[in-house]
Amino acid sequence: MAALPVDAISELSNLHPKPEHIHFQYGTAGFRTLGSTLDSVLFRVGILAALRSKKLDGKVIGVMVTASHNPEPDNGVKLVDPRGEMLENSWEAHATHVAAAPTTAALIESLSHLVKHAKIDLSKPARVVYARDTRPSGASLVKALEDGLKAMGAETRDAGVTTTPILHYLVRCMNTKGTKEEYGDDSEEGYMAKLSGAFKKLVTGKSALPPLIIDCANGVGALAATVLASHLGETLHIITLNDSTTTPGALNNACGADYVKTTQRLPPSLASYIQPGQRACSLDGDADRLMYYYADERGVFHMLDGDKIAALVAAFIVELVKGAGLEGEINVGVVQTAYANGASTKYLSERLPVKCVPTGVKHLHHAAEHYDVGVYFEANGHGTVLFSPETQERLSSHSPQTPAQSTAINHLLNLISLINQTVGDALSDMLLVETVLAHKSYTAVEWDSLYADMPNRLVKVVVKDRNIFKTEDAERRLVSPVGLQGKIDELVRRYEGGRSFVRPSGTEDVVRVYAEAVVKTQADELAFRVAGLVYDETGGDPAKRPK
Ligand code: G16
Repeated sequence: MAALPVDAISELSNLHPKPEHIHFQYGTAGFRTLGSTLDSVLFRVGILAALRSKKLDGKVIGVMVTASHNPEPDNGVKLVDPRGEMLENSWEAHATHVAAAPTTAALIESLSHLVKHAKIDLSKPARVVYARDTRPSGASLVKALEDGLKAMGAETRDAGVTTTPILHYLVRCMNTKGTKEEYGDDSEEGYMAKLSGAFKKLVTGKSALPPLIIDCANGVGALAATVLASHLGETLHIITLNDSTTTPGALNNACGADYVKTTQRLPPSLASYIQPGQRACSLDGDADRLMYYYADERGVFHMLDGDKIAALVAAFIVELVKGAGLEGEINVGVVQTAYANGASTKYLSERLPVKCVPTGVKHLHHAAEHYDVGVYFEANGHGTVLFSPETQERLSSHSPQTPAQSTAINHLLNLISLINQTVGDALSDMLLVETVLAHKSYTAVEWDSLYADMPNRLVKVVVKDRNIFKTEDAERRLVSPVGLQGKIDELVRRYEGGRSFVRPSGTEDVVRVYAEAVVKTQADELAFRVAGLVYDETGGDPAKRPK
């Protein structure tokens, strides 16, 4: 019976001591906080990844070092399970526990407990692939991770600097190589060839769309978009902007998908490039979120967020399923979160089953798996479309009755190759949107007119302790602090079309407040009044109260 390599772990752990007084928690997107504090966490995640792999009989586990949309000094790390999906829920608590051990001795104890509790056979091999985004703290954090992997004697592959969705893709490819579920060639080139090949087939015979501007958030998406552009050639003319991946402080600064979504503005750096009617999009710092937008004839900015992407894509897939003669046999459903604009939920629910789940890709992903074709998008631009294994099988074996049915089936099969089935990818989603626009001959304006967004406002509140905020009903209602929801309800009733909810962020030390109303100024006012209630509840400094 193999044992934990206690000596190797102890020796290396002493090089990566846990800072005192910091409580690390595996949240919505793994561990995420100031990069300079994460050294011990990365070391321990290396050990955890190896243990997770051993637990799963040597399957490849992924580790991504990124803080995505967060500011440049932040960093983070998350584990990816063998099919390229987020880490299984029960292991999130294990990860938090292992990261919390104050000393090397406590770490060994915590790991021994995990091995026993999770019944891990330590004689199994450990295989781990890892990557990082372009953050300056990434290189040294990867070294700490490598020490953890080394302590466990894991077999490793360094995928270098790449996007989060590419890392997820690699994990799935490496685990399915040589099986009948083979997902693709396990390289960035292989991924881009797969996406661009499918895109070219999907848009064959369609008129070329005008050039598309991509704001790369000065992050790793810039590198991936450049590779993708070379694969696409003439098929789609891409103009990449904000691609300064080595300029200090540039990452996600006044650009990127989160900036666009939260400020509802065009990144200032794009202003001189955008012509009226021209569509553009923004990626986030690790290229797994996508926001589209355009400026109208009067130069007014219009945002096409994750909800608009869901509406566009879901309608297109429903049409193809009908066209393939499979209506009633393949059901298409949509998954959203409480942040989905009320108008989008109304539009989609009138056409399809729609489910609301808590924030976090893992929740959406799991819910989407319950449909034959599950379309999931968070309003912030995270999302993808999942085709169940049975649906993929059915499409491959279906005998079309007419040439039109055959075309629709081929389109659906190509969509399966185009869309990342492991996690949302901004670049794959971008090609998906471009496919639909080409098929429908839509401009950004026509796409936007599917429905009109309810005016809304998102506000961050810095509080003493966000952990006192607890929610229910897919985060639409607060259960703690007791009594606060009642006060929010009372406020909401005073606004026409009012809706508001409060939830603690899983990636930043803040509480988020969302509000909607039929008039923009009212949505703003409601958001700030609810933010004020939240602030008062936690006894903050009156001078810093949101207004
Ligand atoms: C992460 C999660 C998303 C979530 C976002 C914001 O995104 O993967 O599912 O919507 O954080 O979460 P919160 O409101 O809890 O801070 P990313 O792009 O930062 O990895």
